[in-house]
Amino acid sequence: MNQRSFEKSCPPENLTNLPPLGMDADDFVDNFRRYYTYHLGRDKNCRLLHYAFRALALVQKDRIMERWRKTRCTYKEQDCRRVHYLSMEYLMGRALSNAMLNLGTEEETIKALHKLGMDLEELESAEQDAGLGNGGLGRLAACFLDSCATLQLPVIGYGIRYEYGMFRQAIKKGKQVEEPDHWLETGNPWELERPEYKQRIQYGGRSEEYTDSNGQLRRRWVESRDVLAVPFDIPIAGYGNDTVNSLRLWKAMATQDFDLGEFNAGFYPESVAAKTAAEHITMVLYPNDASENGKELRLKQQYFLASASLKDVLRRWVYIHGDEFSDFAAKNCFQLNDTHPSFAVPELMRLLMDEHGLQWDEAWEITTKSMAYTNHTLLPEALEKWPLRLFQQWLPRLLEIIYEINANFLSEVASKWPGEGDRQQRMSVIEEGGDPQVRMAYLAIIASYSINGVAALHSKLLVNGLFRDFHELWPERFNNKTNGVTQRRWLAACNPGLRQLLNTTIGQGWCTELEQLKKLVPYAEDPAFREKWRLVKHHNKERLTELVKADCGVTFDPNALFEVQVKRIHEYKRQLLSALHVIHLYDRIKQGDTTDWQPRCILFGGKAAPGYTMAKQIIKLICNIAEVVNNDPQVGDKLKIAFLPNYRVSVMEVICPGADLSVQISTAGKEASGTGNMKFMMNGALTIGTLDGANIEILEEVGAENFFLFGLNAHEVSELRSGYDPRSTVKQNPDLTRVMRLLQSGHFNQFEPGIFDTIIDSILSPHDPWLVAADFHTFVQAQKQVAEEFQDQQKWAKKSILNVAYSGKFSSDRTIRQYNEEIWKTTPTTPMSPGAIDE
Ligand code: 26Q
Repeated sequence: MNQRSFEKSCPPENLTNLPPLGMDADDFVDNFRRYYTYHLGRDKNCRLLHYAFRALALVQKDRIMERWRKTRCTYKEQDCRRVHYLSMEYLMGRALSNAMLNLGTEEETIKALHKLGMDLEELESAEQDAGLGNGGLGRLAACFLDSCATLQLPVIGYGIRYEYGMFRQAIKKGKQVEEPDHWLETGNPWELERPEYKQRIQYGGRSEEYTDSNGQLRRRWVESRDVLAVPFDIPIAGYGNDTVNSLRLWKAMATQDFDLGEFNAGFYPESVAAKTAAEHITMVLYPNDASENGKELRLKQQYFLASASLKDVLRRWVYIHGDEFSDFAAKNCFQLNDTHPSFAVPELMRLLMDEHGLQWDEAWEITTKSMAYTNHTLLPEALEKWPLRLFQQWLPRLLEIIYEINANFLSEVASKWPGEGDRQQRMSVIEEGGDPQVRMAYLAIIASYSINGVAALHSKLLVNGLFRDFHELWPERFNNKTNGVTQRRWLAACNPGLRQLLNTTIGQGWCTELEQLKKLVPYAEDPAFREKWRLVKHHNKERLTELVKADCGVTFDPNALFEVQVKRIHEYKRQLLSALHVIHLYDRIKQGDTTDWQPRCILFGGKAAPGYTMAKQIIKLICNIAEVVNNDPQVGDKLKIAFLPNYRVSVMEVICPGADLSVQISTAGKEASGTGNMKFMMNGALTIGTLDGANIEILEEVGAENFFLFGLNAHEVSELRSGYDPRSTVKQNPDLTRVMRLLQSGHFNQFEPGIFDTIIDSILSPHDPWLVAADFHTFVQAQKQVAEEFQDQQKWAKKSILNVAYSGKFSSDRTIRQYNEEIWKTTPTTPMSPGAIDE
């Protein structure tokens, strides 16, 4: 892009003299037609929904633009303390309905579309999900942005603009097949490219010492191969206010060096290839939700995010404050969404020292006062490590800095615990061995003034387990921030029926203060209200039934109990335990044990990491069981099973309002929090769950009589590990014996001999870390109770109402208030009348 500026210092004033945009239906109609006709160049013969969606999105975006600018100018003029949320993932889903809800344009838009003869739901369905994340961690980031804007906090999200998001999952012959998600193919109407704020990111080369003009010895990174980072901004509108925050996503582009260098030297193809390599950095999201160790491209992505974002923040800082950094940590905070952006630690040190001339101690003081780290996993094997040699090769200067951070840190450890060499080795950022590794979590901990887990149990287990030594050293740094989800998307937008019923019953306050849902409690006793509640749920079950029919070809009956387990496929989440229970139900039907039978429709959904063989086999098993069960005339309507392909944000918006029972059955002590559990609760599903993650807090809020608890607790899980004998567990339980026999007999894989052998072996192995067999019995009991209680629809409605009534704690507004009060300490800031200068 041509980067020339206006000849005079400022662009002419009248460039932006515009009357405010109209906000009623006729204005929208007029605007829509202009976009459709002139900007998009379509006419009445165009049959593609997509263009109508784009026109409508642009109409909404126009209404966002002025507030967006005002918000940026206000933050700048007030020079307020800011938070920079650094995350490799943002699972935003669709933006249109959310934008309309938060802007308050929904009603007029529906009128406008009516005049144009179009249906809003249809247009909404034409939007591609922005699937720039794997699961919980990425969706959490998206919920947080919504809450920050609604609370008017000066928080900016930084991430990567992946060309290809989370893969699309097709199910062929019961097997997962991955297909690329080229979500940008038809353009993204919400994004705004900002080439004027591009940054240069260095890779490779070497570090050298030199003497600067003041005679100071300094270090610099030379002979690097550079890549450009170009920002694309996405507006994040707050609910019912004028705040529009930004999500800034970086795209990698080749520098002009490529053109000047090899092109002219006659290496044309080589040069184009090098260009492509540079642009590959932001090409694709890694689809693993546990760290995939040692992948060079992933390392480059992580550094790309950290470096580009920090440089952007420092650019803005220097523009206002020059090279005076004494106030930097008072005005800036970086929240690291897991260790994925933790290259920010050595990178901030490098930028402050090598590019802005600070001394080590000054730079370290700033770094440790501005970094905060959130952990999202309890699985030790998922803690991120990088081979030293990759650092050596691609980030040589960072490695020097990491060595020095570690040396300083270990001397602190040595002075606190003299002579404890093994402790030093345990706590070292460098894990020694044949292929030494950098432990990213330790790096993040050492540099952060706050370290948090994402649910009470998780935070407790972190300080007693994985991070015990560090907690002993710095107890004051550790804290808990129980996750939450935004009720704007996960109730108001996705469940219009319930929204309406809530508004007419308790008013609209819950949309910004979810605790107000407690006002529902007395209505739980009211038979007339229960009946309205039941009708809303029934309608939502009909919607879900249509989805299941369309995407799985399976016919659900909205009068049956709808049980749902949707989440990434992982052994620790124990979809396998559900599968065994399904086999047990099937077996009961086959035995004729069906007195007082409660018909059930069971829905599964979720993606397996492409290289996770066991997870893929679990999908195959569920699909095969579904095939047998759904086609058995003896089963009929008593039991239906479906595996929904390509589970994603936009389908969860149909699933959670239609669920009766939410399945949250991870092995206790393994699920950091879970957030799907909260979405289901908010939409009136009851939970069947273990004492794990945020389930524990859900149970605390809603009370044991409104929750189906079963299974070993975290303590019992770790106790049982050594003496675990699943074969005898199976022997002692006739139901489980029959289930295992059915599985082993090949009943579900008649023409595919042996394909489930590894699954069977894992259940029977005394080393099964997930203790599937151990929790089978209590799970079946709890499920029996579910079936019984569902038969009393009055009682069930009451419990469902109470689940919603007590879900107030699980708003991400509450979570973000706590982050702000205890970690970020920024001030809510209302956008003021237009300022003069941007950014
Ligand atoms: C790391 C390195 C290389 C490649 C991939 C990764 C990687 C990517 C994503 C590692 C982990 C993730 C995602 C983790 C995640 O989603 N964790 C979930 O976070 C939720 C929000 O806090 C919790 O509710 C869930 O319990 C937790 O599993």
